Amino acid sequence: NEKTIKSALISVFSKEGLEPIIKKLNEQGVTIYSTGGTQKFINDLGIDVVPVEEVTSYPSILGGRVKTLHPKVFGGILNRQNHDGDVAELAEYEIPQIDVVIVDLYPFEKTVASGASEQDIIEKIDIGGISLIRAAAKNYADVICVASVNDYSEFLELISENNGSISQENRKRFAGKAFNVSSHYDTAIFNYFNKNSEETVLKISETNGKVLRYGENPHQKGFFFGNFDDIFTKLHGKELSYNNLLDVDAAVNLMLEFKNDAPTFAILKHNNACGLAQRNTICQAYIDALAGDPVSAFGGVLISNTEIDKATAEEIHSLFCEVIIAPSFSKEALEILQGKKNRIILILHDVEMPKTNVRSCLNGVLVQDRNNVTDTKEGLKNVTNTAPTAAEVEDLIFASKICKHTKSNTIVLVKNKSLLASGTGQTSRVDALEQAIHKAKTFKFDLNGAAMASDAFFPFPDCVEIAKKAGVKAVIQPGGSIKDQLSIDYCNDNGVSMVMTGTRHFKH
Ligand code: 93A
Repeated sequence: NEKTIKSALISVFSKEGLEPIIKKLNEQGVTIYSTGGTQKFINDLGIDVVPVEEVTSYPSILGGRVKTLHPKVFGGILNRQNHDGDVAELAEYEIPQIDVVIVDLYPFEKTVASGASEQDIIEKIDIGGISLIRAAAKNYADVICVASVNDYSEFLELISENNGSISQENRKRFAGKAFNVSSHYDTAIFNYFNKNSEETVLKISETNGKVLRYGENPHQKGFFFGNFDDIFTKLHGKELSYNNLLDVDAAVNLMLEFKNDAPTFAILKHNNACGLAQRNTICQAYIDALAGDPVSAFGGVLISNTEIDKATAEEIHSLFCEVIIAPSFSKEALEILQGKKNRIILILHDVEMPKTNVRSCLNGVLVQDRNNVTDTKEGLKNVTNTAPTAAEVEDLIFASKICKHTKSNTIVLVKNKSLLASGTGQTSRVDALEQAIHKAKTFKFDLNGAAMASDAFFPFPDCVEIAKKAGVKAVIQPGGSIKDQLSIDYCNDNGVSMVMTGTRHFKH
């Protein structure tokens, strides 16, 4: 099944690395066919080359959009040499046999990455080149396809070793590589056309996902399918794990709520905030976020909405944490934080997160719109006799934003723009509240005058009763229970103010 190469069609965008192949083919007496730019490159080497136009008797038309797309070219590639009919047709239509196809496609991905105009990007969708690759790879029984610069050196070795003769096994192996190139190329085009579609995530195959060390636990395999570098610049540290990525996702989504606010710092563990504070300086915000729960903060993910300066870095440095995310780091801060080898340091780019969320469910996936509603002062409806004070309204909105990014059922307690404590992922709302109160007391917070947020309505008045006894003065919740009035009545009788948002923020 060895085949000696007698002819080659070469059409490459990048001419890099091609010279030794051309020289070797020429040395072996191979007839070379080629397209415009490639033909010029070969001519400049002083080597004979037949322009494809001479084969097709057609010029390159439509500004190069149609240059190799012709039966004489594709007939030469796709014919079966052991098929009498094909051989006869080749002779009848004067189609030259082609034994090798070498293509380097238009650089579609690079053009997209360069921020080029849509028109330029569309022009870089290779049609002829990809067809040459598919045709040559399909007909590996007779043809060898070289579809990537990465395979040049191996191809050169093959033709050098056996005097231009190549085995079927190698031709088939190269066909496999070629289809990898063509599928990757089409996936890139697909992704470009479906930038904001959930299918982008679904259509990516295992081959271009990032292999993680393991999944949630060491006995589980794990992959990440996405473009991490579109969102972050990684400055330092070890590889991100599956769990790191989940925490980073939670951290970014949470901090986007405070993007344009005063300096805000959050510490997350297991996808929930365990500390979060807003202050005049980012250093103070960090100190107060840490005070929220210094025990949970160990091994956490840290995120800031403001540049990390030297003072903040000095504070952070003594904490063991997995990841630090910020829009920027001062030079001195970075030097300090890089002092720990494994610590992952990420710059968060100014990007929008995808409009849809995808997760696995049963034997398929669940897809939903991203939760884009953030509660605002203007949207609050006072339902009690006394309204919350201006400062309380600030805390209520602050608590509601944290609530939205905490696992349900949740209750969030806030005072003076600090997360005092939260109950996370509980099976009852009362449990969530009691967990929050217990945690706040553990870290010696005075709950007098605290604001409370609930991700969903109170089915009974028990939560407001427990909260009031703990010191809570103002409550924010979506409302909507048939028993809302019982909670409102209790608040009115006990000097607690309550506002309703009308928007539930479940997060499971
Ligand atoms: O615009 S195309 O899709 N139309 C074609 O018929 C065609 N044939 C080869 N682009 C086509 N090619 C591509 O041209 C090749 O994939 C390669 O990237 C490039 C080589 O052009 P040149 O030899 O003129 O530099």
